[in-house]
Amino acid sequence: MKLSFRWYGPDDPVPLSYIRQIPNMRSVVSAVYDVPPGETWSDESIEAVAQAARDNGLVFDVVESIPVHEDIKLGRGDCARYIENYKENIRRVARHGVKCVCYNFMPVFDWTRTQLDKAAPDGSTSLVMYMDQLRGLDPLRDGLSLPGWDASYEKAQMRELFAAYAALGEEGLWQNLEVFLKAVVPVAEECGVRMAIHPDDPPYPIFGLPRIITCEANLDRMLALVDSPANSLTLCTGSLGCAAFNDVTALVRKYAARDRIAFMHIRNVQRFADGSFEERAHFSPCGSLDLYQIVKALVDNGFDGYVRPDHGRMIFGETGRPGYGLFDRALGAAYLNGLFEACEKAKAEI
Ligand code: DNO
Repeated sequence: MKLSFRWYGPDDPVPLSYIRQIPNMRSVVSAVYDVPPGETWSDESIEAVAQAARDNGLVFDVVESIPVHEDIKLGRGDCARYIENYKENIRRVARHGVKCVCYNFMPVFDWTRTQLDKAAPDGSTSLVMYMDQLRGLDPLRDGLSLPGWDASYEKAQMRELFAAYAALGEEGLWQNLEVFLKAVVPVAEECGVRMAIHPDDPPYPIFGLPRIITCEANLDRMLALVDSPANSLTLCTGSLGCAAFNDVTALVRKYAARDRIAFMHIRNVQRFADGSFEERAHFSPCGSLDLYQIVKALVDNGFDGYVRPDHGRMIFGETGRPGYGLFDRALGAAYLNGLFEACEKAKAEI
């Protein structure tokens, strides 16, 4: 596996000079943040990320994310131009050494939580989703905004988008995903890039918006749209694993065996009976997921893709971007190194 770490560019409070100190760290997962979603990325901006990585003994070979413009997801307006731009962005990042592009196909919002700083008994804080809080939330009314979301929408624009997605429905979204993939995957293939779709987080419809990258049947359907290793998954254990209907270890085993996982996001969550969940420390006993079994499923299947420790808690008094502090993600990386080393050595001894 290739160990990686997400970095939000020069404005990230976590510098690359610290990230490089994590044992076995190899790849920087980043993006170009100076143009709006849908536009092309300049060679200079891409090169600046690559150079920053090199200056710190790291490699910029994973993009997270090239955002998919809402017009592509809705199959309307400037969709054709935005798809051309997307293809061009794949070609450009590939020229600078990128091998994997993570993206999502979630309408309007990226990941959703109801609280970003829930305190645990040990004094750490983390992101949580509580169903009773969720029921009281209406993004159209509350002006709700989360760090993963595109904050540029005006309320009227959001209302219009909600109406458009209601009219589109799940099947419409599937059709537009198919159009997108049939256009971009051949370009990715030519450039030696693997497209890696991120599951919807959480993996069910939210605020009445359709969500389709949610469960085994839908992952199968998505991968069959274009049957190529360039059309692969970002398998996010926390996103899929916050729903009890997903057996994450089984999903990892299945898609790793078929070489359809390009990128692993690894973290733990504690699920509750009503569907609520809390993000927890990576260590298996801290949550509902068995990270040992997940890593073993990867190692058993010879996985050699990218892995990054996903969201961490805020610990040791750190403040910063929720989910993306240094300390707990570094603990997560060290734990993952241990699990991979143990599983790989055990496999070699058999
Ligand atoms: C959450 C992340 C997601 C992910 C996008 C990919 O922390 O894993 O925001 O980057 O969904 O497009």
